[in-house]
Amino acid sequence: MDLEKKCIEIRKNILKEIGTLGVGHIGGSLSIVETLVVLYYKHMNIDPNSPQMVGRDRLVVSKGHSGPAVYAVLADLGYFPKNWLLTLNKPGTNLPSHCDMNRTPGVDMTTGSLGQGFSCAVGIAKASKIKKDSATIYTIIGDGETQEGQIWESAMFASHHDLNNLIAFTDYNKLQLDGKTQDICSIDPLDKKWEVFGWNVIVVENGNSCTEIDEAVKKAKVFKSKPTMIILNTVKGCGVSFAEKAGASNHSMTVSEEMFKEGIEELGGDQ
Ligand SMILES: Cc1ncc(C[n+]2csc(CCOP(=O)(O)OP(=O)(O)O)c2C)c(N)n1
Ligand SMILES: [Mg+2]
Repeated sequence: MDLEKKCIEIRKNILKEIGTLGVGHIGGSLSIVETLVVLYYKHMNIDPNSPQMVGRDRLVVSKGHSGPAVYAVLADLGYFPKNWLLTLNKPGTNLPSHCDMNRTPGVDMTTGSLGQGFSCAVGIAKASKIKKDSATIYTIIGDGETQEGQIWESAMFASHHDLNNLIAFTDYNKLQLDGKTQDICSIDPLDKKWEVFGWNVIVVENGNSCTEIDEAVKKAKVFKSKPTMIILNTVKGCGVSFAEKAGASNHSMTVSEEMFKEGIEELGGDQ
């Protein structure tokens, strides 16, 4: 499968979701598109016809405000009808703005309270070890989210318990809700922090490249003694100019009909 082409389709669907609602978390959704596509279409052992399959791989998107990106992929994989995408965050929807495992088929963990999803992923990885199944547990955290104390408690736990079935990603887009991560509370040097917490660390120069992410995941899968943190240098709003240009204002932004059309055009027009 042409993964880069798939990313374009997914970006268009994110624009449709948020454009239909008129507002949403576009920046953080667009920055993890390649990660989701590489995991869901290339690495994860899952079955969209059996979302609760025993022993399946899991993905906990701890930065739960990126729900629109997750939904675009899950709909494409057939977990639910694509027209659900037009109901994002509307009354009665099954697609709330933040991920909810009780409402959306395919979502492995309810997230949105930053830091908590990562802890849950660590717990799922420990449970998988106890059950002796062969699942890989994936999780994505944000760079702003990395400031949460809860991240570091579970980081210690994961390395102490040698959770080599856990592969985490930091969406290191250098921006959080209202500014630059560096200005608000620097998390650097990020690779060294994870190393001293006992993790295997892989830095991906271009975190919006499917090839580079794929290489990193392959390396993480064969590393057999520790959990792995893959640090992805990403761009918040990646692939849609108006979102990229907005900088930190793209965290949750208004998307007018005009902006929606401009974005779709930039991505090569409607399918
Ligand atoms: C515990 C908690 N505090 C604050 C928030 C509000 N909030 C939602 S997203 C966000 C910024 C997160 O930044 P980052 O992790 O860098 O993710 P990105 O915006 O880059 O996707 C904040 C502060 C929250 N959801 N949970
Ligand atoms: Mg960020």
